[in-house]
Amino acid sequence: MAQSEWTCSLSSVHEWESPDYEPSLPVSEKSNPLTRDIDRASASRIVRMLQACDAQMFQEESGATYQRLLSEQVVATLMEVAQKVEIILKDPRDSLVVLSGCGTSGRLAFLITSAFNRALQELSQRSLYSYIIAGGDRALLSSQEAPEDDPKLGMLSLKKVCEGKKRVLFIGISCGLSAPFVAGQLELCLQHPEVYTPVLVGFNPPHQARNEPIPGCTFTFRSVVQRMQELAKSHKAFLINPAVGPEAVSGSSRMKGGSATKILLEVVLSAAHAAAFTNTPVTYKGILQHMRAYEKTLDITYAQKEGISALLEAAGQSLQRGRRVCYLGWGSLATLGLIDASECIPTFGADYEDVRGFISGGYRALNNNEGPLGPDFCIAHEDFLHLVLPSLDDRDVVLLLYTQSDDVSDVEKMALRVREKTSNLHAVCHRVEGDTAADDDINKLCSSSLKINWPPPASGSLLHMWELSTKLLLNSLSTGAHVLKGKIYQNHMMDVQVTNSKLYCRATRLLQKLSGCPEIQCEEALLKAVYRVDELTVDITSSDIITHTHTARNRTKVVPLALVCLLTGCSLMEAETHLQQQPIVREAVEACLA
Ligand code: F1P
Repeated sequence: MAQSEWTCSLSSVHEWESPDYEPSLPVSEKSNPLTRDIDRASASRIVRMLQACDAQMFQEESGATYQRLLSEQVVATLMEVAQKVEIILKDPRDSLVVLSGCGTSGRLAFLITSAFNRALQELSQRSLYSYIIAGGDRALLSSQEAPEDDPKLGMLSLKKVCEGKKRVLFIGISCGLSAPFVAGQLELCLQHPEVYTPVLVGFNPPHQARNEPIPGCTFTFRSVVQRMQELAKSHKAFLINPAVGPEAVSGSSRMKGGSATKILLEVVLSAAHAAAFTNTPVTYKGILQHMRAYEKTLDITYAQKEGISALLEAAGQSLQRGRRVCYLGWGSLATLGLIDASECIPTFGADYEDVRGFISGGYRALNNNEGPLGPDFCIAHEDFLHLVLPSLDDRDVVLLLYTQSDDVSDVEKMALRVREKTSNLHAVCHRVEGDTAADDDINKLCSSSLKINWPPPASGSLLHMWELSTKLLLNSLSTGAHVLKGKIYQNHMMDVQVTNSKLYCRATRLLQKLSGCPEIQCEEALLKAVYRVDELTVDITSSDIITHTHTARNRTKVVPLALVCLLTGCSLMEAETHLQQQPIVREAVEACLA
């Protein structure tokens, strides 16, 4: 790399930390200087950018602006929370550890509680962990963003899960310190300190927590955080909120936000299990070492840059041709496939069929609270064989996700079936260094296979590392493929769904940034696009955000339409025609800006 390019990339790595950088935005909503022109990058450059963004998670604290993942205070809090869990593990009577969140945060709550309940089961212990996701189990596989705005629903669901419990450690996850659903749950904990100890996980400093009024409530997310800060002084509440830097696609907290959630909570729960069951006390050094093992996971994963770029290119081509990408997975890697695929719909305005995930064993293997979720959510490999495979051809990408511990003969069987329809078959397989898995036949069937060889980790479970690695890889693949499809403008998702208050505010801000028009005019344009009217009625202007976001559920291209209207002064109908002629949102926007 040329000296000037290196200097420039070094400064842009830290640029977001300056107090002058997008000062009105919390870290989780800022745009990342590293990805400013991701929309024009090649597949391999996209992967390099995503690697640099992910690496920001582990950067050391510089100056006093932001706490980071490895900051002393963060590690110390992780130790304290781990010790709380340890106490419960040693005497689990009438106790529960609850992990709760919205969207990706709730999906990770599910993934993590499943893994640690399994660990307890292997020790012949009762389940101790419960998950809550706003909108219920359907939200594991689809976006149910309206319930995220409902603090009462959050409280009710927490009360229900904790019925009869005398001691609850509640871990609320909201990457942006913003979801009213989680704020409501934390408020409930603060009202009943005799039962609940609240822990908050998120990735903004407390003063950046959301402070918009929540309809029908006297508290805001920020006021709840402030009360927790007070209680934290006497160790009755805990805040785990390092900054991990802005997301590669602005606000897409499924990426680093989700990864950091997984890392932090696995570190806490693993330390607690080791303390309770193998007499290994929770130590500062142990926690730090475990975090470093995750950092190494990033290195091992991105060492496969070329393979990942090739996959991204193949997936991008499929999507550009209006074809599909299917993840066929085994075990918890399949769950990560289901999650990544489901997130493409709200994140990129993708169709349900564009990217889909399937899990060997279907709902039995997923083992979610509510069991099978009906015909709209078919997730088993058999469903893939019946519903999807018959229509596949060489333009469709199928990706196998497995580890050496999975049933390799079953993987081969699926590979053979897929090859009858498409040669565009790829595989990602994790295995321990030196292992000679009998999967050569699978390799021969695949047009590319990414074999990731892992040294035994210095700390932590290999499966957790494989999961994180798979998450990074799939997030890169689906994000990159949609970038190549032209869904991103600079590093903003233009066609964001406006289905909850956070997304409504983000959409208005984006319109301001791109049109240069005042906020009031942008909000008006947004509402016109939501209600599909050229003039706003009093009925519309007097309605609240909940009504707006509810109406927006059935709308597409809301933000692009509003932007075209703002930039050209045309009517909605003209804007619709314009976007029909130029379906690549990035190019449509550029044409207007020019
Ligand atoms: C929760 C969340 C995100 C999702 C979208 C809407 O955010 O559902 O997971 O990608 O941005 O919000 P948070 O509460 O974890 O910040």
